[in-house]
Amino acid sequence: MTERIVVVAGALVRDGRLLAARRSAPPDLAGRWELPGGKVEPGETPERALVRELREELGADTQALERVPGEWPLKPGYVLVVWAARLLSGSAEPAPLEDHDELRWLTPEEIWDVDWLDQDVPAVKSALPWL
Ligand code: DCM
Repeated sequence: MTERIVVVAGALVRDGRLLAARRSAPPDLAGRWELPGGKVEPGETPERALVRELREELGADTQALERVPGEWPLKPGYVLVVWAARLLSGSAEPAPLEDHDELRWLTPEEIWDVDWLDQDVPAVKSALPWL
Protein backbone atom coordinates (compact mmCIF):
# COMPACT_ATOMS: atom_id res chain seq x y z
CA MET A 1 0.00 0.00 0.00
CA THR A 2 1.24 3.46 -0.85
CA GLU A 3 1.04 6.03 1.91
CA ARG A 4 -0.71 9.19 0.84
CA ILE A 5 -0.19 12.22 3.02
CA VAL A 6 -2.89 14.85 2.66
CA VAL A 7 -1.92 18.48 3.12
CA VAL A 8 -4.95 20.67 3.74
CA ALA A 9 -4.77 24.39 3.02
CA GLY A 10 -7.28 27.13 3.69
CA ALA A 11 -8.77 29.60 1.27
CA LEU A 12 -9.45 32.04 4.10
CA VAL A 13 -11.68 34.79 2.77
CA ARG A 14 -12.73 38.03 4.45
CA ASP A 15 -14.57 40.92 2.78
CA GLY A 16 -13.84 39.48 -0.66
CA ARG A 17 -10.11 39.14 -0.03
CA LEU A 18 -8.03 35.96 0.09
CA LEU A 19 -5.32 35.44 2.70
CA ALA A 20 -1.90 34.64 1.22
CA ALA A 21 1.05 33.67 3.42
CA ARG A 22 4.73 33.95 2.50
CA ARG A 23 6.78 30.94 3.58
CA SER A 24 9.92 31.47 5.64
CA ALA A 25 11.09 27.82 5.38
CA PRO A 26 12.36 25.45 4.11
CA PRO A 27 14.95 27.26 1.95
CA ASP A 28 13.58 25.95 -1.35
CA LEU A 29 10.08 27.27 -0.56
CA ALA A 30 11.02 30.42 1.41
CA GLY A 31 9.80 33.65 -0.18
CA ARG A 32 7.03 31.93 -2.13
CA TRP A 33 3.37 32.44 -1.24
CA GLU A 34 0.85 29.77 -0.30
CA LEU A 35 -2.56 29.10 1.10
CA PRO A 36 -1.68 28.35 4.75
CA GLY A 37 -2.23 24.87 6.11
CA GLY A 38 -0.41 21.65 6.83
CA LYS A 39 -0.52 17.90 7.10
CA VAL A 40 -3.59 15.99 8.20
CA GLU A 41 -2.60 13.70 11.08
CA PRO A 42 -3.74 10.07 11.29
CA GLY A 43 -7.34 9.89 12.54
CA GLU A 44 -7.93 13.59 11.97
CA THR A 45 -10.47 15.01 9.53
CA PRO A 46 -9.21 17.58 7.00
CA GLU A 47 -11.52 20.20 8.51
CA ARG A 48 -10.13 19.71 12.01
CA ALA A 49 -6.57 19.63 10.69
CA LEU A 50 -7.12 22.94 8.91
CA VAL A 51 -8.53 24.65 12.01
CA ARG A 52 -5.62 23.29 14.08
CA GLU A 53 -2.99 24.36 11.55
CA LEU A 54 -4.41 27.86 11.13
CA ARG A 55 -4.49 28.30 14.92
CA GLU A 56 -0.86 27.14 15.19
CA GLU A 57 0.46 29.10 12.22
CA LEU A 58 -1.64 32.27 12.38
CA GLY A 59 -3.04 32.38 15.93
CA ALA A 60 -6.51 32.65 14.42
CA ASP A 61 -9.77 30.84 15.12
CA THR A 62 -11.35 29.71 11.88
CA GLN A 63 -14.13 27.54 10.52
CA ALA A 64 -13.75 25.26 7.51
CA LEU A 65 -16.75 25.94 5.27
CA GLU A 66 -16.62 23.67 2.22
CA ARG A 67 -14.18 21.73 0.13
CA VAL A 68 -12.83 23.49 -2.94
CA PRO A 69 -13.16 20.88 -5.72
CA GLY A 70 -9.93 19.29 -6.89
CA GLU A 71 -6.70 17.94 -5.49
CA TRP A 72 -3.17 18.73 -6.54
CA PRO A 73 0.01 16.65 -6.29
CA LEU A 74 2.86 18.04 -4.18
CA LYS A 75 6.06 16.07 -3.72
CA PRO A 76 5.71 12.28 -4.24
CA GLY A 77 3.21 10.79 -1.80
CA TYR A 78 1.71 14.17 -0.88
CA VAL A 79 -1.51 15.67 -2.17
CA LEU A 80 -2.93 19.16 -1.56
CA VAL A 81 -6.62 19.71 -0.85
CA VAL A 82 -8.24 23.07 -0.10
CA TRP A 83 -11.16 24.16 2.02
CA ALA A 84 -12.83 27.54 1.93
CA ALA A 85 -12.67 28.97 5.43
CA ARG A 86 -13.66 32.02 7.44
CA LEU A 87 -12.41 33.77 10.54
CA LEU A 88 -14.66 33.28 13.54
CA SER A 89 -15.98 36.46 15.11
CA GLY A 90 -13.76 37.32 18.05
CA SER A 91 -10.71 35.66 16.51
CA ALA A 92 -7.39 37.38 16.85
CA GLU A 93 -6.13 39.00 13.66
CA PRO A 94 -4.06 36.40 11.75
CA ALA A 95 -0.33 36.91 12.20
CA PRO A 96 2.71 35.09 10.74
CA LEU A 97 3.61 33.17 13.92
CA GLU A 98 5.40 30.17 12.41
CA ASP A 99 6.37 29.02 8.91
CA HIS A 100 5.55 32.46 7.42
CA ASP A 101 7.05 35.94 7.55
CA GLU A 102 4.34 37.98 5.83
CA LEU A 103 0.60 37.84 5.22
CA ARG A 104 -1.48 39.67 2.65
CA TRP A 105 -5.24 39.90 2.13
CA LEU A 106 -5.51 39.98 -1.65
CA THR A 107 -8.39 41.44 -3.64
CA PRO A 108 -9.35 39.53 -6.81
CA GLU A 109 -7.32 42.09 -8.81
CA GLU A 110 -4.23 41.46 -6.67
CA ILE A 111 -4.35 37.66 -6.63
CA TRP A 112 -1.56 37.18 -9.16
CA ASP A 113 0.68 39.93 -7.74
CA VAL A 114 2.39 37.43 -5.41
CA ASP A 115 4.72 34.58 -6.34
CA TRP A 116 2.56 31.58 -5.41
CA LEU A 117 4.15 28.17 -5.01
CA ASP A 118 3.74 26.36 -8.34
CA GLN A 119 1.46 23.74 -6.81
CA ASP A 120 -0.74 26.39 -5.21
CA VAL A 121 -1.49 28.16 -8.50
CA PRO A 122 -4.23 25.73 -9.65
CA ALA A 123 -5.56 25.56 -6.08
CA VAL A 124 -5.86 29.37 -5.93
CA LYS A 125 -7.62 29.39 -9.33
CA SER A 126 -10.12 26.87 -8.03
CA ALA A 127 -10.72 28.99 -4.91
CA LEU A 128 -11.52 32.19 -6.84
CA PRO A 129 -15.31 31.54 -6.85
CA TRP A 130 -15.24 31.95 -3.04
CA LEU A 131 -13.97 35.55 -3.30
N1 DCM B 1 2.47 22.87 0.96
C1 DCM B 1 2.20 23.41 -0.29
N2 DCM B 1 1.19 24.30 -0.44
C2 DCM B 1 0.43 24.66 0.61
C3 DCM B 1 0.68 24.14 1.90
C4 DCM B 1 1.72 23.23 2.03
O1 DCM B 1 2.90 23.07 -1.25
N3 DCM B 1 -0.56 25.53 0.43
C5 DCM B 1 3.55 21.87 1.11
C6 DCM B 1 4.80 22.41 1.74
C7 DCM B 1 5.37 21.22 2.44
C8 DCM B 1 4.16 20.34 2.77
O2 DCM B 1 3.11 20.82 1.95
O3 DCM B 1 6.19 20.47 1.54
C9 DCM B 1 3.76 20.38 4.22
O4 DCM B 1 3.48 21.70 4.60
P1 DCM B 1 3.91 22.26 6.03
O5 DCM B 1 5.43 22.29 6.01
O6 DCM B 1 3.31 23.64 6.08
O7 DCM B 1 3.34 21.32 7.03
